[in-house]
Amino acid sequence: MKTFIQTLWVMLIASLVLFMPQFAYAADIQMGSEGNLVFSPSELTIAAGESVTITNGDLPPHNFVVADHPELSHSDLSFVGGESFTVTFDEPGDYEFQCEPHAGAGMKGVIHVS
Ligand SMILES: [Cu+2]
Repeated sequence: MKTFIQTLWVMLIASLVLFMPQFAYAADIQMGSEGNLVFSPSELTIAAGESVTITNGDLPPHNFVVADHPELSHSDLSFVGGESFTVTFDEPGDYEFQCEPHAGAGMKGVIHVS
């Protein structure tokens, strides 16, 4: 009986992994890392279908605006440190992004989706 229950658990976990690809985790980006007006990292590569979690750090407000992709952007300004949101990139390509208040200071980056 114990083995049967263990087998059920294994099947449950396996099915969660198989049928929830939209939660595929790829990477974290910090906004305003260590007191600088930067995204950290500012360049990264993920696979199509993977997600990036962007977390607010120092020197807010920040936002995350992807060039030519309003559906991937989070243009509402984040004022509170630790606030985060997750963006899933389903299509391959190079996605340039910036923080609108700080783009002039170089707060920009690019995500390569392979
Ligand atoms: Cu900013």
